[in-house]
Amino acid sequence: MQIQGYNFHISASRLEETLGGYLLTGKTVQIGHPFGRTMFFKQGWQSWSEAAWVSLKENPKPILPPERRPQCDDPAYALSPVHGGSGLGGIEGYDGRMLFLGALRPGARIEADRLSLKGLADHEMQWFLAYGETGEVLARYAELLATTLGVRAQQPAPRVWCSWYSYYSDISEGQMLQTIAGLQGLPFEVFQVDDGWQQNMGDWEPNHKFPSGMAAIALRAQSQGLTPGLWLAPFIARPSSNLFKEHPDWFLRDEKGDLVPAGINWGGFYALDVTLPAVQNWLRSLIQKVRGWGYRYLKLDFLYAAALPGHRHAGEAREDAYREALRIVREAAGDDVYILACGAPIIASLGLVDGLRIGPDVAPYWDNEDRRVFLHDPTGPSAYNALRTSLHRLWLKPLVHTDPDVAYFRTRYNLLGPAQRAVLQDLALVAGFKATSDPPEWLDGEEREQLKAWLEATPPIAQTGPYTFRIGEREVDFARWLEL
Ligand code: 9PG
Repeated sequence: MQIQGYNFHISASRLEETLGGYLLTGKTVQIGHPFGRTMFFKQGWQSWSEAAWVSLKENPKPILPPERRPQCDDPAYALSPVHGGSGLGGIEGYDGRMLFLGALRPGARIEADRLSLKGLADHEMQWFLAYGETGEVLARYAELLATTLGVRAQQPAPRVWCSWYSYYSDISEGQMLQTIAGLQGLPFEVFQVDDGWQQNMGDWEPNHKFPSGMAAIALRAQSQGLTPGLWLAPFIARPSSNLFKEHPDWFLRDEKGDLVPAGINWGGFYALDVTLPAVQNWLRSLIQKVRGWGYRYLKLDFLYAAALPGHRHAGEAREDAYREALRIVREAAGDDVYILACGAPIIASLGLVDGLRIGPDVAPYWDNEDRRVFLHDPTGPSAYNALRTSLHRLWLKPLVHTDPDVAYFRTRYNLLGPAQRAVLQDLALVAGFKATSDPPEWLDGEEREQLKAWLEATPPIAQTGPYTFRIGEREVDFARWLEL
């Protein structure tokens, strides 16, 4: 079949024309192409997974060590010899435009090689096929996804202070109250407590460092006009948690009955089988509990765990099981609670969450070459990894608030230079999500003024090329930062 002057060989059970391309139907579809070993537009599975243009000339290299794979990308394909991505993907044609294939529902894998672009789904699927300018085909795909998965009402994203990228898990009640007080005069809208408040992963009660309980923090934030925010990882637990000890049967296992590892930090952790009615009830009461404490912004993390391969009570397709669990969480939280999904399968989260982390963690350093190059892992914390993946996920902007992670204004405990700090600040502006973890007392007068001006600024943003933007009067080119 001829599309835009090129000959493609299309296998699908149905094909019809739509605005800007074609709708294909079939559990698997395949498009034979003439472009050879060109560039592949890869979209990794969840927030932290790689999104970038990668070359089909080199074989994919499995991430090391193997135990880290479940938390980096879809582990079902960790050893795949073929380049692939989740939900959507494309390859570059001879004229620089893109042959694009995207699934209209969760549960799809895309694979690309020198001869074909393939869509593989875990059930009957509808696909959007197009050949055109990258920006245009992605915009049309986003429009179609909006009709199948929905879009939550979009006001601008809130401006967030988050405790992670300064104190990490070393937080306490006194310190959080001090930070809230220090934020006076800075136009933040959310004060978000990150990892470190809970007794254990799975035991979502305050630990000894929060003796007055979590409601006390929420109340103080609220009295200062800030929406209280809290970090939770509701779909995972450590084996040392009471949750795990009391309900080992609630956790995801493989066909043999062995627990499915969900990741390696904190000495390893496991995923809940979110299709179990008892687990769903537990989830409802957890979310209602933190809502009862006063929290109206929830950063829900490590969400991919609920969609890992495994044997589930309800036997549903894993991304459908995930989406159903997220729907339960949304219902329990209420419509007025802002949900930021993190470590979250991208496509399967759309329409249910307000914000979505679109890249790996930033860090107060540019690159971690050991992990990125020698362990083939582009998902580790670094400014470079966060920038690169986030830039390739901005097509999601019409569908959800896209969170590229925090920007830095501090020089204290920071190896990023002024231009590197500026590029993360600009990334936040083009993504439309402003957050920082800089404690006000770590900032000197000038840094505080810069932070304030950035929070207040609402410059017009226009994309002028794949990596170029006009921010107010400035031309910003991110491309040079992607070359290392
Ligand atoms: C809290 C953090 C922050 C952060 C999240 C998430 O692969 N890992 O070991 C890994 C650890 C932490 C992590 C991501 C990956 O960060 O993105 O913003 O909330 O959890 O623990």
